Amino acid sequence: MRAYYYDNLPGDQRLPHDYIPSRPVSLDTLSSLGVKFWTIPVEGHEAEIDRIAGVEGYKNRDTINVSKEGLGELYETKIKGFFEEHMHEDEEIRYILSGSGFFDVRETPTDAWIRIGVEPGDLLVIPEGIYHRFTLDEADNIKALRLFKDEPKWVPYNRSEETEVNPHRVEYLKSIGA
Ligand code: KMT
Ligand code: NI
Repeated sequence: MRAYYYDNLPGDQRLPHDYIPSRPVSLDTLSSLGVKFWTIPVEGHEAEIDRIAGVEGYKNRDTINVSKEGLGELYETKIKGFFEEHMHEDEEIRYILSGSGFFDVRETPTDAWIRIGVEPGDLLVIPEGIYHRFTLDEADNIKALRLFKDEPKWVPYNRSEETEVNPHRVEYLKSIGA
């Protein structure tokens, strides 16, 4: 995992968009935004994922393959949708099995994008109510385990006046002391 401020320059979303020089973001900063992170070697990950799922109460899971092969006809639509700035009413929990990609999360109160480059073995928890988006990188494929607390609730709510008053958003802002 590598986290840094997104440069906001126009151009392909799959490019790193790293400032020159890079402006790294620490795990502490991510943690203060409610973003949690673990590394678990892919080889033999099952037992450790089961353990964390038990502790955190992640009861359900499935696998998602984001690639042209994995998504077929849905590829373009999905890729566009993932990159719209949105929030969910539940955590977005992803364990990367193979490939790579970028999760961007909004920092509060700066509203700056923080780009989180993930790779196999990374377990990322994006809290409910935070604005975020996802893109593949130039390698164009990622396979991830998606974990859920209960029933999958990943309706994306694109950022709007309505999401600003969504109770999960309000609760999130409170939780980070904003
Ligand atoms: C999401 O909800 O944004 C995703 O599942 C993105 C792909 S997970 C690697
Ligand atoms: Ni999402």
